[in-house]
This record gives sequence, C-alpha cells and structure tokens, in this order.
Amino acid sequence: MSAPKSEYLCKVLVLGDLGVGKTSIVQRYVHNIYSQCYRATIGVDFALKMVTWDKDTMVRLQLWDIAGQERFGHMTRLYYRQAAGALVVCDLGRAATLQSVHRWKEDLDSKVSLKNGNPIPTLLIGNKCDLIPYGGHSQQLEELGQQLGFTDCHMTSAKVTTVYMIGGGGSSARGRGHNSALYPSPS
Ligand SMILES: Nc1nc2c(ncn2[C@@H]2O[C@H](COP(=O)(O)OP(=O)(O)OP(=O)(O)O)[C@@H](O)[C@H]2O)c(=O)[nH]1
Ligand SMILES: [Mg+2]
Repeated sequence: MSAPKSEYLCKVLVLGDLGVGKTSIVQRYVHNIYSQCYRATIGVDFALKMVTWDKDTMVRLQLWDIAGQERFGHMTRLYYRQAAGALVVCDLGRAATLQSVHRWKEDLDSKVSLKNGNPIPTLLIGNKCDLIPYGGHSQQLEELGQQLGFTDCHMTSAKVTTVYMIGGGGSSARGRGHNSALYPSPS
C-alpha cells in the first residue's frame, strides 16, 4: 500500500465535569476498551488516533482529555492552545453536569478561536445514555446545543456498543453494533 500524500495533525479537546466519562469515551474510541472503575484524570491525558480520511490523506487526531477537576482553571488556557475542535461532555444521569455545559463552552470560546475569530467547532456529548430510558433528554440536549452555539450534539455511551444518537436533522435514531461512542449517526 502506498503512503498517504498528505498528513494532518488535528488537536481535539475533550472537556466536561468530573466523572462524566471523558476518559471512557476516548478509551472506547481509540482502543475499543471500557473500564467500570473510575480513576480521576490528573491534569491532562493524551491519546492519538490515526484516521484514514481518503486514500491520499491521513489525519493524526490528537485527543486532549482534560481532567474535570481543572474546572475552568487558569491551566485550561494552556491546554486549549491551537485546538482545532472540541467535545464538551455531560452525564445524562446528572443534571448538574448539563448545567455546567455553558460554563465549559464559555471558557473554551474565551480562550481559543479559529484564525478568522470564529469559535472552534465543538460537539455537545450527552454520555451514559445506557442509564436513561430510550430517547430521554434528547430534546433537552438538542435545545441546549442550539442555544449555546454547539456545532452538533450526540447522545453516547462509552459502556455499551448499542448507542442512541441524534442525527444532524435532529431526529433520534438507534444505532446498533457501533464500537465507538463517537461515530456519527447513519443518515
Ligand atoms: N453507565 C455508564 N458509565 C460510564 C459511561 N462512561 C463512563 N462511565 C463510568 O463513569 C465513571 C467516570 O468515567 P471517566 O471516563 O473516568 O470520567 P472522566 O470524565 O474522565 O472523569 P475525570 O477524569 O475525573 O474528569 C467510570 O466509573 C466509568 O466507568 C457510560 O457511558 N455509561
Ligand atoms: Mg478522566
């Protein structure tokens, strides 16, 4: 197989309150593993995912998994530098984590932007959808995403491989057999 002609490095931030499942989402996406036990991230963890964009292009996705305990602290300015995109994660089973989504988004937008001054593309992720009834919170999450200027929103589970997802048009769909919480919904 011939080497790709172009390779891009893309830094993506993963943000959100303590214990919402940021590390679990990254581990599921990069290594397809999941652990029940909770070990709080200290500072920031890094993961790399090579994504084949097309036959000529490879993307090195550098995931910056930032500890929830950093909570809008002064270190986040350093971590956010040169990010191309972000996920803000909340726990669908804990209302308080949905309430702090706007603070994460504000913190992000105040500290990093695209070269043209626009906010970096950011997804709102409602994780742990395996813990709530099918379809629960999807409208609330979607409204929150629109109000706060998120690029899109998705409901995910890092734990189970059957996930509920919100498509680009806002319709709920059940995705089966996906191994990553980050796959876009089929349309
Ligand atoms: N039921 C369920 N539990 C989950 C899911 N994702 C993560 N968890 C559990 O939630 C707990 C916290 O997950 P982490 O991924 O460590 O959370 P975090 O956001 O990285 O937390 P910090 O590093 O402290 O900011 C762990 O016990 C996970 O097993 C999920 O989709 N469903
Ligand atoms: Mg973590």
